[in-house]
Amino acid sequence: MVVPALNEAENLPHVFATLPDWIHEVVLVDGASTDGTAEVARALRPGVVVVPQRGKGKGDALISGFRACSGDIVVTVDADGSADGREIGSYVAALLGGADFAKGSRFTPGGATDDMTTVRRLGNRALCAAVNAKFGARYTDLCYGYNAFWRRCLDVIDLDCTGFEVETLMNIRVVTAGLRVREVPSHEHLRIHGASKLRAVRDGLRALHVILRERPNRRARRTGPFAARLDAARGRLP
Ligand SMILES: Nc1nc2c(ncn2[C@@H]2O[C@H](COP(=O)(O)OP(=O)(O)OP(=O)(O)O)[C@@H](O)[C@H]2O)c(=O)[nH]1
Ligand SMILES: [Mg+2]
Repeated sequence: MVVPALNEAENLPHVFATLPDWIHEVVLVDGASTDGTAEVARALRPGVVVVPQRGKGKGDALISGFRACSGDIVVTVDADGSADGREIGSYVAALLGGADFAKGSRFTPGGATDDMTTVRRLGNRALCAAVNAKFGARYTDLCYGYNAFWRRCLDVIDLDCTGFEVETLMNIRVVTAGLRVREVPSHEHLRIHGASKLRAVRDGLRALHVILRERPNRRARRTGPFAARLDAARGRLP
């Protein structure tokens, strides 16, 4: 699993405490934290792989983390204590049941959030509706950091972004690539300690920019070289 973390030392004990025993690798991408995040991570979990982040932003952190992962399944988990690691089982079950991408949703039956202002909720809903309309998706949530996928998906997602728009971009690319996406109900808890790094308007506009820029292009991707890459990637499935 990949954990992007910027000054989350106080939250890491809570995050790591909920992780199932069978997780084989935790990659923590440290965004030049000044609160001892990396040291706390190593003390809590001696086997943790700490990747120092060179660039800036959550998207940049995830890209570095994905490169460092060695497992077939990758799960992204925020380090603010909002994600319950026990849910990883249902994400993995969705992947083993045939999904390429298990997408967390707070707004599908069984999901919930304790950590969303009205502005963010409305913004997320509007952006989600825009993605559904433009790309033919049927998502109930968009800007949520708890997701899981087979690593081979990275070949077709081909991430190129730096900030909080990263989940929007992933969710668009998986649907335009024709991957099998399944939503998994998830409960987002309150951030336990520290301040949010997200700024609703700035980051909402960045997500909107991605939605406007990306092309639906479904047929071309399904029949062109993109589809060939997808088939090749699927062929590498265990
Ligand atoms: N490595 C790294 N991690 C980051 C960066 N920006 C945010 N993160 C992490 O990404 C995760 C999500 O960030 P949050 O600030 O919790 O964003 P959010 O969940 O939308 O907002 P709140 O939960 O309300 O704080 C957290 O684990 C952050 O520490 C960054 O630039 N580098
Ligand atoms: Mg959070």
